Parts: sequence; C-alpha cells; structure tokens
Amino acid sequence: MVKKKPASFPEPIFVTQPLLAPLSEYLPTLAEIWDAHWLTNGGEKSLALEAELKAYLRVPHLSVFANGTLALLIACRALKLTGEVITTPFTFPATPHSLAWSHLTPVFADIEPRTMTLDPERVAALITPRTSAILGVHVYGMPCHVEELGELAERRGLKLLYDGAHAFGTDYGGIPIGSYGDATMFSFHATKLFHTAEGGALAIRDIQVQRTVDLMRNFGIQSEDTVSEAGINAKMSEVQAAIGLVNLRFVDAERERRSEIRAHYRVRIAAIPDVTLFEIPAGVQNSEQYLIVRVGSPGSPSRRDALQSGLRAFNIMTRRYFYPLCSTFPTYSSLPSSDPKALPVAHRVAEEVLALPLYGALAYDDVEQIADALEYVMASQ
Ligand code: T4K
Repeated sequence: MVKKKPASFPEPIFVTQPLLAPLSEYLPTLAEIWDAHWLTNGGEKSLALEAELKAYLRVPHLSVFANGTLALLIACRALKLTGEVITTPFTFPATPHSLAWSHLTPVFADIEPRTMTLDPERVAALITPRTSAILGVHVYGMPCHVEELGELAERRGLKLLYDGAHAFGTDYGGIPIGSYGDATMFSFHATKLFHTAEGGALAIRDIQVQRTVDLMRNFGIQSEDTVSEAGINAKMSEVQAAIGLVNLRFVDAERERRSEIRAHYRVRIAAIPDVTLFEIPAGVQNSEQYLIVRVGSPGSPSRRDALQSGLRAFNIMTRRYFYPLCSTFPTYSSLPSSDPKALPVAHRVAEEVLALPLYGALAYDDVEQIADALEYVMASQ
C-alpha cells in the first residue's frame, strides 16, 4: 500500500557535505602560516601533516600531494609501470585516467559481486607478458581481496598499486589498509571523510620509492644545482595542510556520527523491498565514506534510475557512484577488455548502485525523512 506522500526538503540535501569544524578552530593554525610567510614547497604544516597521517594510518612511509589524482600519476611513474595495468572498470574516472596519462593501457577485469572490487580470478586470467601491475580500488572503503592479489602479484612479478581514495582509516582484520601493496593512494578531496579541501597522499612500502616520489612531486629538484627526475608540481600547500591538521582532530567523531546515521538507515532500509544496504563485513573498520544501496532484484531490470529521479523531486540529491562504467567511456570502449560480455558483474552492479546522503551534520530527522521518501518512491513505481 502506498503511504501518504512525505514532505520535500526546502533546500537540496546533497550526497555529502564536507567536514568543517568551527572557523575559530582553523584560525590559530592559519595565523601561524601568515606569521611565517611560508605558503608551500614542503613547509612546516605539510611536514607536520605527513608525520601525523603516517602515525594515524599506521603506514611505513607517507607523502602528501595537491590531490589524489596527481598522487596516482606519480605512483605509476615512480613504480616504473609499463605496458598494461589490470584494473577495475567500477571506479571514478581518475583511476583509469591516471594510467592513460602515464601512457599505460588499462585492462579492465570484472569485479566480484560481494565486495564490488577486482575479482582475483579474472585478474589472473588477464595477465600477459605486457602486464606490469595491478591497480585495485578499495571502492567505498571496501578492501580489495588483498591477500589473493598480493600473492598473485608476487608470484607473477607484478607491482601492486591501490586506489584507496575512499578508504581513509579502513582496517582489514586490524591491519591498516595502506600497508598492503607497493603503494596506496588516499584522496583528501572535500567530499572525503578526511579532507584538506583538495589533497591526497601516497602510503608507500619502500623508502627508495618514497624518495623518488618526493622528488617527482617537486619538479625533480634535488638541489639548486641538480634536477634528477622529470618531475611535476604536485605539492600540497600550507593552507591545505593546515585544514588537514585541524580536521584530523575531528575525523574520529565524524566517522562515529556517520556510523550512527548508518545504523538509522539500516533499520529503515531493511523494510523496503528491492533496496539493499551495501554492508562492509565484520572485521573491517568502515571508512564511512559512502552509504550505498543496491536497487533491484535478480533477473529483473533495476529501478535505480527511477528511484533517483523520484528522490530528486523531494530535493534529495543522490549519486550513481559509479555509473557509467569507465570501460564504456569513448577513450576506453574499443579496448578488448572493455567488451561488456567480459564484465557482466560490473555492468549489473553499475545499474543498481545509488549513494544516499551520508555526512555527520545530517540530522536523524533528515534520515527519517529521506527513508520516508525512499519508501514512498519505491512503493509508487
Ligand atoms: N579514485 C577514486 C576511486 C575516486 O573516487 C576519486 C575521487 C579519485 C580517485 C581522485 O581523487 P582526487 O584527485 O579527487 O583527490 C567527487 C569528487 O570531486 C572526487 O574527488 C571523488 N573521487 C568523487 C567520487 O566525487 P563529483 O563529480 O561527484 O563531485 P561533485 O562536485 O558533484 O560533488 C558531490 C557532492 O558533494 C555535491 O553534490 C555536493 C557536495 N559537495 C561538493 C563539494 C566539492 C559539497 O557539499 N561541498 C563541496 O565543496 O566528484
């Protein structure tokens, strides 16, 4: 039975809202930057943020960047990747684009339906003599099959790189996510649980690789006399780092609050037919980056798009992260690995996923109102 139509929100409710502490919390740190007249190029704040993040994320080595995409680009170069890199089509465009910008060929492998991350068996089947690496994505903070991929990369002599843009603070069986593989990228974009407005980091296993990475993010400048790498400008500024230093003090409370909001959603979503909450399994610390539902039931077309436009009428702005699949973009669609027949799980998943609003400032009443609208739209279709 269709219930009474719920109220619309007077203002749009977005899929996320950046964590922002009261302005007064940022001012003392910003004042120090003003006093020092030091704005970028490896200043005190960015060094302090690197040290704090290294401890927080419990990783061997860590370097910060202007954004996550530049961090990925530099990782590809510092790890000397060549030829083909096996990756997932179910991700944000930055993942395969970082390969394309590095003159590498992305080879798309299908995902595994439970985790929505790379299926290690599909990866193994795509390895050729031209393959130099695997680039896994911990999508929504869900860990890839890190043990299987690690074992496969080692056995086949491949580099293993992770895009952990969504995985800030994710732990897998108590092991920090950034300690797997040769390097892991974290994004600190405004839309991320932890952010520096724009920004990113690389967690790196090998100190020699970190030395190369650090040179590459500053034009390859070693000294006033020596430029030893064809580097680029990928430095984090002092203002970005200052925002990060403050946000780091608030990030645990933000994650806790998001986790409570998830619990509210969970109860309501469980009662809505054909809508399933994507759950991170027990034993994994959730990064609480996104609240994802899958819309549909096996064997029938997904009603996701109708749900999204139905919710928009209530001023609820959901996002279809990650539709369309990267393998369907004109740049990649003619690659042999982009054949939809080889990517059935990714195609189905991309038709079903929807990100609902999740951020610490969301009131429980708002969650109830969103759930009412969700229930109403699904029942009305
Ligand atoms: N790999 C993966 C798997 C990624 O997801 C990403 C980025 C990357 C790599 C690259 O990392 P970075 O180079 O960005 O560090 C957003 C973000 O811009 C992007 O960083 C993120 N993934 C992606 C999943 O989401 P859009 O195109 O959805 O952004 P936009 O502007 O539509 O923002 C989404 C919503 O957030 C808005 O509807 C409202 C809210 N919002 C956004 C901003 C920027 C705010 O409330 N305030 C804000 O300042 O890409």
